[in-house]
Amino acid sequence: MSQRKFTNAKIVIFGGPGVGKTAFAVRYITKRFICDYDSDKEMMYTYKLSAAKDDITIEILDTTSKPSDDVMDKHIKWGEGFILIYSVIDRSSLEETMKVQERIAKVKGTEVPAVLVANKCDLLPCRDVMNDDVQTTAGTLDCPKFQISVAESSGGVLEVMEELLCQLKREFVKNVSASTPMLEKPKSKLYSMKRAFKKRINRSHSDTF
Ligand SMILES: Nc1nc2c(ncn2[C@@H]2O[C@H](COP(=O)(O)OP(=O)(O)O)[C@@H](O)[C@H]2O)c(=O)[nH]1
Ligand SMILES: [Mg+2]
Repeated sequence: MSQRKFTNAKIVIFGGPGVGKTAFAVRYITKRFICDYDSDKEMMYTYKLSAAKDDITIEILDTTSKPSDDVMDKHIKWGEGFILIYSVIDRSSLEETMKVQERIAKVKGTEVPAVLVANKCDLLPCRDVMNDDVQTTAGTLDCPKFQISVAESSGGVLEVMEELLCQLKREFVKNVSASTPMLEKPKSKLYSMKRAFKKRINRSHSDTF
C-alpha cells in the first residue's frame, strides 16, 4: 500500500565553501553553534521531529562544498527539498547557489521545494552581497529567501526548516491526490428513476417487435 501520511523528508544542503552548511545542520539538530569542524566532509543527519499528528523523520544531507556534477546530480535525485546557502560576506558563494539552482532545474524542473538562505548576517558590516544583487541574480528557482545568522541564534534556522517542510508537505499532498482515483459521485434519486423509466420504455419497445 502506498504511504498516505507525510512522515519523512529528504533534504539536501548545497552551498560554496565555508558558507555555513555544516553549522546550519548542526544548529538545527543540536540547537548549538559549533565554530570549527574538522573537514568539508559529506554527512547525513537523521532527526525525528514530533509534529502535531505524526512524527516526521527528517534526513539532512550536508554536502561537500565542491561536488562533481555527477555527485551533485545524484544528491538532487535523492533529495526532495533543497536548502541553498550563501554567505553575505562572499559574493562568489551567491553565484555558486545560482549554478546549483540551474542543475536542480535541469534534473527536477523548476517546481521544486527549495529555499535560498543568506547566512552570516551577524557580519553585515563586512557585507559583500547587497539585497539588489540577490534580486538581479535571483536564479532559476522561484524560492523563498531568508537572511539568517546561524552563529547568533536558532531562530532563522528553524524558520527556514519550517518553510521547507511546509513546501514538502504541500508537494506530498499534491502527489497523493494525483495518484488517488477520483471516487465516483453518488447518483441522485432522480437519476436512478430516469434510468429505470428508460429501461422500462426500451423493454416495452422491444416487446412490440
Ligand atoms: N560569523 C559567522 N560565522 C559562521 C556562521 N555560520 C557559520 N560560520 C562559520 O563559518 C565557518 C564555516 O562554516 P561551515 O559550517 O564549516 O561551512 P561549510 O563549509 O559550508 O560546511 C566556520 O568557522 C563557522 O563557524 C554565521 O552565521 N556567522
Ligand atoms: Mg561543511
